[in-house]
Amino acid sequence: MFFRRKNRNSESSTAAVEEPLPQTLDARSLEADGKLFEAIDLLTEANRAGRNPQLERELRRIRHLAGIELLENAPAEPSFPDADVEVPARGEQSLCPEITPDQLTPELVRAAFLEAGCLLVRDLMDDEKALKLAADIDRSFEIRDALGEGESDPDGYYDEMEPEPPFRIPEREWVEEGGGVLALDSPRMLFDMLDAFENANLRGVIEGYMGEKPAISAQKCTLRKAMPEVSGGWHQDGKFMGEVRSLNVWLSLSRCGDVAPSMDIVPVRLEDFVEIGGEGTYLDFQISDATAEKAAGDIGVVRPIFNPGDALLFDHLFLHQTGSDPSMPNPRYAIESWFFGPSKYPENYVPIAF
Ligand SMILES: O=C(O)CCC(=O)C(=O)O
Repeated sequence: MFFRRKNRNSESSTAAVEEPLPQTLDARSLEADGKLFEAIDLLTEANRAGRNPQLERELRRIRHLAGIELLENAPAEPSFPDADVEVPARGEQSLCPEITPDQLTPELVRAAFLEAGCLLVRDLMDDEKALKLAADIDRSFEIRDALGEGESDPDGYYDEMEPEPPFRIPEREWVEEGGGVLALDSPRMLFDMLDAFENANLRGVIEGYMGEKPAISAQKCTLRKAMPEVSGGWHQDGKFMGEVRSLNVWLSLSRCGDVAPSMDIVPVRLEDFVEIGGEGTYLDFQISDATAEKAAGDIGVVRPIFNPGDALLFDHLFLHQTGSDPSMPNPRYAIESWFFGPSKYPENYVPIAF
């Protein structure tokens, strides 16, 4: 069942056809007083107590307003924490420093990035939640395909975000072609994702790492299904995002690396961008296999095996590609969620507070 709105995907038109819940009204009072983060906390608690798509859409709207506020009030010179801690041992297969969520600290993230370019957190999300989110990705694809002009999904599996002017999201078609859905276009999955991150203490850890309250973006927060027959392309995300302070939480929602596409990675710290172009490249930011292998040095290129709920943290200098092979029997589901320091936020991206 879908319901009709006056204007497609307009947040205000949703309110026009729905009676606001008491918690929505309370959150709007906080919003009117400029207390956006308190409104986020109130709506989050209310939705934890009893899920409601209206609360999830409202949360998305207020997170966006709070994201704009973060950009407007960004600190001048935030700094990363001292990396004066021991870097955890590299996993035998992944060759990445590996930890469990209880070990996560901003200092450890920094130390691991400086040594290996990344940090692997096993079981950041529990299996059941991860597999449910993977199934929800398929559901959001089906609903997106079924929706006609002027229709929206009342359960929030697919409900396109309309950002505040002058922000725009021109990347939707490209994301869809790549087998993805923007997390911001699914208020339901956005809630699940951020709630799981908060439960794993990522809010505090990322803020401590950045030295400023982080913001995600509509454009670089994607839920994706990777097919074995679709090959990857080596890249460093900073090459097309400009000068940023960033941390990506790449969260696997499937077993992958053996039975489904994983990521191929260069688990070493790169202090700069490597050479683009060369054999097999076709995008202007792409890097050849030979350059990736050279950058990996003695450690070598690796395709880690992830279980549902395992997360790889890295920043915009990390060299990686989708690691697929047509002989793999399964697709892989994952979330790519880039957090940015508002002091160096990528131009034209739509800010969303965490
Ligand atoms: O999910 C993938 O295979 C690619 C992800 C990626 O390139 C990224 O997170 O930056």
